[in-house]
Amino acid sequence: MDTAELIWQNGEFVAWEDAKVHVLSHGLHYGTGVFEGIRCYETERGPAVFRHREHLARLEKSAGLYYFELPYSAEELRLATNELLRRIGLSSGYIRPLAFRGYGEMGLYAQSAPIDVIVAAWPWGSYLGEEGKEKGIRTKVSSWRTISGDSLIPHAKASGQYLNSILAKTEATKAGYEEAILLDQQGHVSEGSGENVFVVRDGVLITPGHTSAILDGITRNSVVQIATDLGYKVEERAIARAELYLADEVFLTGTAAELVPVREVDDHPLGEPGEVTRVIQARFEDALHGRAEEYLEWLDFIEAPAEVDATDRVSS
Ligand code: PPE
Repeated sequence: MDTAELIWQNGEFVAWEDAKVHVLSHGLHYGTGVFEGIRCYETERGPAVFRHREHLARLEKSAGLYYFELPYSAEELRLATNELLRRIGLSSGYIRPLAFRGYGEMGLYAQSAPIDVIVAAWPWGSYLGEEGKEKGIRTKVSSWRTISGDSLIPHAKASGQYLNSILAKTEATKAGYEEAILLDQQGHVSEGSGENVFVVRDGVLITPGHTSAILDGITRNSVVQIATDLGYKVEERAIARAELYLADEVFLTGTAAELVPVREVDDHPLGEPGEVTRVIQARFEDALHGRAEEYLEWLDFIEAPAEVDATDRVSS
């Protein structure tokens, strides 16, 4: 992986290679962590973090769902992240905040083990490749069903939950596909291993709702807003597996992946990326890079506002 100079760890900026944990850290043994994936982009007004506050609000919610008390507020983490980006000089890349139960106590009810928090950031291109974003990817419906709300919390972005995604991604990759699509316990389409799913049929966008064991994706939410603003109808409903094969277009959305067209599901060809996908993808790229006026509020510009010279102020 690419690296950066510093990582923010429990309130301090430490050298990348010194950001270490004890091998008996609780999170390492039991997956007791909550995290986020965020991106920053170059814009005309300097580097900006996309939907920074929404990601940190979700981190707080994920923590709460697992009864973690975060030792830092979302605002403290936001300011620390922006400072980190400035210090490492990263204007475009991936940001990974993680809060995990650290070292101090073993066992399942380890309330005295601290909650450690880190924020790392580094250059990371689109997760499914630039070519994937351009030409579309080949996907396979996983033999693994997605985690159910009966056993875990699909709404939380929690470390241990990703073993499910890893099984699905590994199976799909070993079989020669680029991404897995998981069904929920009822056999309806849920999501990709790290992305939400959209199906386009007769010009209407359809995406699984909250009862389909999805992570409430921030990219998904942005795409719903953009599609609605462009005049498309968007439906949130259960999607049958065959609807993937019968779709006019299918695409995936996520922070790491961004918006990726799907060109094949289970060896059923869907053809080149379709027009709806293209139009929304272009608008989404505009939003990410600060080229769309109406979505500027989604960007958290990291550069401190230019200092106003006191004498200027007096004379003007
Ligand atoms: N579902 C899952 C299971 C998921 O992990 C992600 C994000 C999404 C949907 C889309 O959510 P959002 O990023 O808010 O639009 N996956 C993160 C981690 C991926 C990884 O491989 O690591 C991400 O995209 O950062």
